[in-house]
Amino acid sequence: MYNNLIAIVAISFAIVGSIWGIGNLISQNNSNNTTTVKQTGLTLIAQDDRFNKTNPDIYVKKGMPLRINILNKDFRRHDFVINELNLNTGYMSTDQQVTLAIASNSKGTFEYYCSLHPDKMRGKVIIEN
Ligand SMILES: [Cu+2]
Repeated sequence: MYNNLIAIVAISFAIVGSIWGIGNLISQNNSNNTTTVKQTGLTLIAQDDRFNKTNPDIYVKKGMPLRINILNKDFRRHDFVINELNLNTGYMSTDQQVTLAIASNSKGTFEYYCSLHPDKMRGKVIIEN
């Protein structure tokens, strides 16, 4: 009787152990899957005829879409265009925002710009490995 109890306890430990092991495997897989979702977003504010004051270079990993939120804080219209990636927000009025994703499967350097003020509002998008 006592031996049986010990056997049952041992089996229970074995079952719990394997469930724990399987659970770890599954959660590892989950964390791997979420890495594609983890890519952080970026906000570009159009204000005083610049994007984020300095028209910063935007770095994007190849094959990993980068979500970009563009917000117009000026009292005139702006847009955000990248010809090579077929991105165009259309004209945005004051306080309007548009979310899009910069995504490419190949490396390259492209220009983003505002088609209404291309001389002032212009920067680079670098798609890298
Ligand atoms: Cu503009």
